[in-house]
Amino acid sequence: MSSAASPDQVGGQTPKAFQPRIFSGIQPSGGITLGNYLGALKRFVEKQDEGIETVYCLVDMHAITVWQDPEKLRQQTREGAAAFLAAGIDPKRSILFNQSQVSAHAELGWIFSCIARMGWMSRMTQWKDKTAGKNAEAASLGLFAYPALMAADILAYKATMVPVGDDQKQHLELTRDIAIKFNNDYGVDFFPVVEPLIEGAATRVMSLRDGTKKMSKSDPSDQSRINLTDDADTIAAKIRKAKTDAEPLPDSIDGLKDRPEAKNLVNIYAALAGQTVAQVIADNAGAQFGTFKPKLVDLAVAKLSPISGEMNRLMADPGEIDRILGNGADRADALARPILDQVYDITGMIRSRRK
Ligand code: AQP
Repeated sequence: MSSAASPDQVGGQTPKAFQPRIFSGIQPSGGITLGNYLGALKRFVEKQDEGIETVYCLVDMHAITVWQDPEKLRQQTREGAAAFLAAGIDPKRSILFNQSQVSAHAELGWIFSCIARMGWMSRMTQWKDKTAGKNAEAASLGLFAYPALMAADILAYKATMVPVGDDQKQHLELTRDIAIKFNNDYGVDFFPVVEPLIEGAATRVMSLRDGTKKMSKSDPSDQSRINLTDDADTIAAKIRKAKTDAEPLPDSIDGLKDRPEAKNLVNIYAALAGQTVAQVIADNAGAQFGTFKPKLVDLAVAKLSPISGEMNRLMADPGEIDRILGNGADRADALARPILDQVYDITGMIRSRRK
């Protein structure tokens, strides 16, 4: 996607400094996967612990871009919140809420639908992937416009940094383009041009059944993913059955080229162990999968079991989860509402009801 302005130019003016603030979210469109955990959630916790202001969201309005059973959506949203909390998000230090409770997202999403261009949206690979082999005419308008709502999620808080997995890179480029176009169209220096934070060994965790496909909540095969709610036996069985090739592990990172399944298991190991891929390769060069997989099982169970145990404990009290989400929504609303009021002023909307 090309931008009319360079990322540093805003409305032809010198860009101002924006307060560092992190925003990110996860769709409650299914259970949280190991991909969501390593690519996003684990890093949300690290950012919180670095002391940056962090705003995190279960994006339930994104989830309904494909049909969701209402009762399951409520359950999955609570389960997603439990995953955030169990992984280490502290609702006192981070703002944690579900998107639909803060109407600024939908309101700014509409304004950005009027800023973004159809051509930008139709070039999004996620749109193409999600409609591939299907009748795109029958997809929801919301699925097409999804990136405008995502830009609103981020910019409603003037967030400056967004930790995400690699698959969201293009949507973040579009968020930057929307911010730049808004600033240019209205001759203001209002929205920051956000920085994607795509870091670590597991920015794209792949399916356990096919190393060329992303691990995804909505994959029809549960064997393709590890869910944060899986117990130790299930994790062990899924890793034991994970697709691999017949070669032992190589002695250099280059040796993982053209071996997507091997590369995926090594990356998962590195991310869970907090090691570099080079370290994992150095420690396991020449190992057969019959040796490496049990090590990965032990590591995955050690890292994930405390999270699933804590999730189970939290899920026993859904009222408490709803209370945390409600408090977070109040705090999120207090940040977003003044920003949205300024957007209405900038765009020429009369706001005479405002006290
Ligand atoms: N496989 C992955 N590896 C690394 N990061 C991933 N993320 C998702 N899958 C992987 C990151 O998790 C965050 C939340 O993603 P999302 O829930 O908003 O939507 P998604 O990217 O479309 O995730 P799924 O699991 O594939 O959901 P469905 O199946 O509903 O489309 C994002 O930061 C994402 O990059």
